[in-house]
Amino acid sequence: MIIRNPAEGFDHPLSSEITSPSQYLNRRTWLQTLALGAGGAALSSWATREAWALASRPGRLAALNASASNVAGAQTIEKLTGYKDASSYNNYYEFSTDKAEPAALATTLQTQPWTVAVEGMVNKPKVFDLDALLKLSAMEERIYRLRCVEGWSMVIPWLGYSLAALIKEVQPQGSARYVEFVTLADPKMMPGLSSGVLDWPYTEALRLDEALHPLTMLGFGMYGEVLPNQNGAPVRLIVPWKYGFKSAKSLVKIRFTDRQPNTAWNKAAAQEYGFYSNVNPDVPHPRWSQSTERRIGEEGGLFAKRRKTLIFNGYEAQVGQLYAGMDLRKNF
Ligand SMILES: Nc1nc2c(c(=O)[nH]1)N[C@H]1C(S)=C(S)[C@@H](COP(=O)(O)O)O[C@H]1N2
Ligand SMILES: [Mo]
Repeated sequence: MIIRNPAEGFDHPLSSEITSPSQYLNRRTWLQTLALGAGGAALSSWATREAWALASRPGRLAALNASASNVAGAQTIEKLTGYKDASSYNNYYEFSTDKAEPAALATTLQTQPWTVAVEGMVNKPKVFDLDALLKLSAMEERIYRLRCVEGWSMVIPWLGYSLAALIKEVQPQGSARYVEFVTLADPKMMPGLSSGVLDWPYTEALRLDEALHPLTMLGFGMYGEVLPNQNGAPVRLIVPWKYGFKSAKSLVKIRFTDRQPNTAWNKAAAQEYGFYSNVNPDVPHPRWSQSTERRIGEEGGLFAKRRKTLIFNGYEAQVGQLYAGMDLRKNF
């Protein structure tokens, strides 16, 4: 983000792969079929795979069973961003600061075996392997807008569950006030680590009440399948009301603490990336406005009409009360 300017990215090929309402309904039916079916049996059936292919595209990654979420704010009538755009226009600096390169370079990311250590101020610290995490709570599909601080957005059907489920499991102590997220930094797999653009590993953090909010999601998949590596496999954070950089990819550690943790982007440029990072059209980035955004995949390229960016990325009804009384210009 530091080294790029918001006008970059226009060379990205636009996709016409946008879900139409009828395709969307097919997809809902497919998800319901999965939810009713007995796990693996339903997943592997030819009919189910074909329903998915019709609704979207031929499956490439392992299907992930999920049912539509009831969490307030987790559904939308907005058009989904095409899978192709969501999986080929990425920020994943451990691989490259380029948008297209992570899709190719992240094939080296080894996602199995994988563990996430949950530690710090909790009564039950635990190292979860991926299987344990996948089983911890029912898998839900949630359609969230993701808004990057660079001025573009996408609408993605994520698969996962509320981070709160994991937090309850480890029982935070009364003194815990923040949660830090540490992501993988393995130079053998991640060529971008040789660049000094960030102080690796990439870390992020939330206040405990933000982490407990039902919209805060531990994500394992998107578009009915496990996450592609470039989108943060095998498990990532998704915080829909904050700029995309808060949604840390490929988590390896979650730490509870009583002090506000430093974050990778704040360390790199404190005046540009604050701790809160709530999407806020009224607080411009020091070098560009945050009042509008470009929806990736919309026709028109350079001349596509920009959308107005909404406070808290449109999730004000759900999360506004978390910041009651706070000066959001100071706490940006
Ligand atoms: N580990 C890690 N997580 C990360 C990033 C990163 O470079 N490394 N980029 C962030 C940024 S700036 C954005 S906008 C989102 C992009 O997520 P997506 O590629 O799935 O759309 O991931 C966030 N999580
Ligand atoms: Mo971003």
